[in-house]
Amino acid sequence: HSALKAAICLTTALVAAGPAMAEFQDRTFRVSNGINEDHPVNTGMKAMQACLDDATGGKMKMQGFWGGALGGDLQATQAVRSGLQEAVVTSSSPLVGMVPALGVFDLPFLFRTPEEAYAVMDGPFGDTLNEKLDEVGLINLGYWENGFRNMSNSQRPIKTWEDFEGMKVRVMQNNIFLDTFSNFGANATPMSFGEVFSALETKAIDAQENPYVTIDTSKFYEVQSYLSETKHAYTPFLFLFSKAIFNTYSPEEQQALRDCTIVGRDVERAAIQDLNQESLKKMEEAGLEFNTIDPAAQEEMLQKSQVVYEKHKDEIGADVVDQVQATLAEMRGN
Ligand code: TF8
Repeated sequence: HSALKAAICLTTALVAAGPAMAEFQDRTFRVSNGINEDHPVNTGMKAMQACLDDATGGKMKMQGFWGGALGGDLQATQAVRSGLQEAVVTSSSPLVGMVPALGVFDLPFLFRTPEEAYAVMDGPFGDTLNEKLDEVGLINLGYWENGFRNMSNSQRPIKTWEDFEGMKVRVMQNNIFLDTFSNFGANATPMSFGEVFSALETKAIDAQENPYVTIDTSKFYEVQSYLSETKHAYTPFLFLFSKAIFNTYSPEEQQALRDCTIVGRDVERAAIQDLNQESLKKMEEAGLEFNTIDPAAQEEMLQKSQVVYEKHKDEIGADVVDQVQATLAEMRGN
């Protein structure tokens, strides 16, 4: 009679779920990633999928593509924008051509802690940027984490900004990063992420900058000798959905997507925080020489970078820069 009991339970569940489930259709959507499958974004996507299974009775399925298999950040985002592809997890930095206000995240040394970044992104300021993304056909379902960016290179430890002199540094396709590193005396070269490994390997470039977990999972450390903890920027991942496709979904489907992206975000952020030091340790064990930057040298880098703030403020939007700085000042109790 346990089979009968199970059948009764199942029937009750189906009846209970019946009206809601009618709002969900079978949908499979593609999520493009530049990073590899062993990055915590995948951990977050698994949690997001479990949440979607619950919320939609298993009707909504995500299919992750990794290592730029569907194109680099910019290319994949264009495809999402034009409705050819459903979703992309991308850095904000290559998208400043579409939404200049996103450049705020590229300003050197803006955030000091992940908690500051979370509070700004998940609050009203993040919503302001989401509205601007919406205007160009992109629904930002949530700010996931890439993280604080640090330097790797094949030449020497970076301890002060002067150590950048003449170094060939790959930067993202973003003028704020380009100017930040040029201003330090580096030979900054914009390049898409997919080209970085081989450019480092062939010594076409000496250096790149990314969070530890990305340097680890994308294997850049295999062709680098030095790691320097500059924490010169915190850049987020945006979980972008095609507005053209999103608009064809029912309100219930849209809500499930929004809610579950936030569930995934929290799991992903926690996974990165867990993995950060582990990735660093692994890379040191692989033979990379590691150094931190002393606070005075860090402060000097920040001061030296003020010209970058001045130069880019208008193009980001003076109101946007003022808003984030006011929010941070308030949080810091200044
Ligand atoms: C970069 C970004 C990348 C990501 C990802 C690979 O350096 O930091 O980590 O945007 O798509 O290009």
